[in-house]
Amino acid sequence: MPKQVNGQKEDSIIQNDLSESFEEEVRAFLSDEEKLHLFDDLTKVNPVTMTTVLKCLQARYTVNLFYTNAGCSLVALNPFQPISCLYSPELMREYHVAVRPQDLKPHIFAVAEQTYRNVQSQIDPINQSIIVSGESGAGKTWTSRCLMKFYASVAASVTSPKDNETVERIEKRVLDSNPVMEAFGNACTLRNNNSSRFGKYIQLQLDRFHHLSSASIQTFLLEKTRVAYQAPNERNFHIFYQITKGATAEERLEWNLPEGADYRWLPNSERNLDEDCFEVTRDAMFHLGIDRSTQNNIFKVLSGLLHLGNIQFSNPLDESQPCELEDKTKDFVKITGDLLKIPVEELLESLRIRTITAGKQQQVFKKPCSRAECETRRDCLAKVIYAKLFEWLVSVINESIFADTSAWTSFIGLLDVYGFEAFPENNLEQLCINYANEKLQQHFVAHYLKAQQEEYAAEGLQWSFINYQDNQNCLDLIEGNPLSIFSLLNEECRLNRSSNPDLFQTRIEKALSDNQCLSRDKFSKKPNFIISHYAGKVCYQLEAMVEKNKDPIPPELIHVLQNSKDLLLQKLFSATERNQNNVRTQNRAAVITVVSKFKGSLENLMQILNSTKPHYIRCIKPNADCKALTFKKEEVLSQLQACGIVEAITISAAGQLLALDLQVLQYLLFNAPFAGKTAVIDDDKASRSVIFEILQNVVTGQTAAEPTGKRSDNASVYCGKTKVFMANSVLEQLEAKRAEVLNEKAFCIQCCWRRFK
Ligand code: AD9
Ligand code: MG
Repeated sequence: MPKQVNGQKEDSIIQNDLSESFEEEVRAFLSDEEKLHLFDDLTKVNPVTMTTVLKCLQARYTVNLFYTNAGCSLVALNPFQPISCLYSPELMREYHVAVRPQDLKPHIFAVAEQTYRNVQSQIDPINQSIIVSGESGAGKTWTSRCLMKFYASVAASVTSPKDNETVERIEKRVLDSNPVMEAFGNACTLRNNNSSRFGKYIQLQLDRFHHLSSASIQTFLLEKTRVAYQAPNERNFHIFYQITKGATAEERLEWNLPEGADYRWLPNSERNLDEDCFEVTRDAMFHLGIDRSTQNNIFKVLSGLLHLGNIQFSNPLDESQPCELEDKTKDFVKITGDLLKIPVEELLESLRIRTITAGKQQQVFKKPCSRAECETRRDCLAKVIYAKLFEWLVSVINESIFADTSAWTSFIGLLDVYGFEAFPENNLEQLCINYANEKLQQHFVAHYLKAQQEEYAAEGLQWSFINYQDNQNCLDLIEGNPLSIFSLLNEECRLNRSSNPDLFQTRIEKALSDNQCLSRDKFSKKPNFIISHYAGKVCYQLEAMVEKNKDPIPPELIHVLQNSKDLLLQKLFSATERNQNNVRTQNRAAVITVVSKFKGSLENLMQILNSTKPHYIRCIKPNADCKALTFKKEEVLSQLQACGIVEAITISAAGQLLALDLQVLQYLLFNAPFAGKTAVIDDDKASRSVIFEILQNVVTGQTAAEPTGKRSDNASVYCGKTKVFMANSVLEQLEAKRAEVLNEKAFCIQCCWRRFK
């Protein structure tokens, strides 16, 4: 019988992962409770099931062990409280100088150091990437920040900036990018007080001496709607609170921000979260080359947006007239106009009047907007300014940290993207986020599960295949060609159909009904579709989805922004930007929609990731309330299921294997006699056994499997039909032996080795 915990059946939360024959083994494993926390590598857990994995993680969490290896991934449990010494410079050093960092306790620094050594490998130098994943609040950004600090410390540049003493060192500037990007791109949400509202990929670029010499940042899909709309109990981007709380008396006057004033777009400002960070943000901006006067300009524009949000419209008595403004609102229009340096009349006209060009003579008509349209325009103005400002900030940061490509030879990339999202109501934003997660999951599956199993099978290695979840079907449904949700969404935008969610639902169902990942919530009155993602089902509402995909910007708004006298706005909306993003004026065949832009940038990212060796850090949020040191089994379980952790552990259980071509190995061994033996090239069988013997001799203390390809549990070397597979540890010893044997001979074998991908 399963044990009872607090009167609840312990296995009741565990899905059917226990076959009858396993139950006994599982119980036996779990009975030794004292030992569970000692499993610092989940591949050593036997048997590997959701129950055993979960129990080990829980036991470790209870004794403050937050990191656990899981084959090719590292599982990171969020303690939700600072743990002293866990990220100290001394600890960084300990991992950095260790002979084998992987023999120390599992830690993000072990992953960081391993990637750092991999880029330096003489045998197999390859760019690295660390993919940090997990749901909102799981600790992705925290982890990425710690990794950046690690590299800034161990790979610190050796030279100081030459001609300009005020320029900070590159590692300082790279670290300074964090407070700036978080101030402008993070916000307090229901799930996380410091939630990143954009995805980020940062490349830390190293010179040939492996020092940090440059870096570049790519961002994805900033949630710009937040500027003008915050869900109940959520907040706007941090920077708005920082300026309203942190401005000096003089600045308050200049930015028109009297203390205690109310702004509709600044909800929950009584929560004291990070307002005192304003100085940190400003200093970091300064180090990144944004001088005080440009900063002043930025904050002035942001203050303008807060006032813009207070402008309210009411219906006119006469419908042929523009919407009315309340008396108080008139002040806000004036202040907004002053701060954005746009004449009040022009600002009002752009918000309330639509210009229509029609007829053969291209006659221009002016039509007053409805109240709802005026509000949409007001929000759109704020969104477009904020999104451009964010984009510009990223480009300024990149200018400050990026050196030309001749200055670096390799890189380590860190990816921190929003995790899988499933809210009661989901729309285009969640579709894009979940699509990104599907892509990353496919990358994981392709790298570690699918390709590995297929190659083992082709090479004749005996291997008990496990079922992995291939999500190609789901990706086909979202992004496939010629028909998919994305293609249908784009088609609606291209044809500029008047949005009718019901009709669109019918179109989707007609075109994609064959795909088993698609269904619908039949009980909902609102038009919707459900996608069965690898991490669970999500229901998406179709209301406004097409409009969101078009993301139209009324040309009148761009026009006033281009005519603003404000220097920053002039920079952000230069004449070349004219009409960009405007669906109405775009060539019909080439509408740039939100999903097409997002798909493009994601494909670009996937290409980069595919050219690197990936490492995965799976952040887990142990409880939804963000309570310190509290482990909720149900919540952890669903996250483990969502990232396919059991499959990953099972397949990695025998160690991550590297594959070398038999022929290459023959050549290497023949040309560089190891342990007094050389391989015989002509006779395939003979050479295979000789290779094997040599490897056995070279790798002291490691057992090797028969060259028949049969895997034995303890072996670290396997001989397939055309390749030899070996554990990382064997390769490391081979590297050491090689250096010893060749004794610095000019014998370049690096290019002959190929890391198994
Ligand atoms: V989101 O998708 O951006 O909403 P993240 O990035 O996954 O999310 P974040 O890194 O912001 O989560 O972590 C959430 C909070 O958990 C942090 O603000 C910290 O208060 C806390 N945290 C995360 N990791 C650690 C840790 N290793 N030690 C202590 C931590 N606290
Ligand atoms: Mg984050």
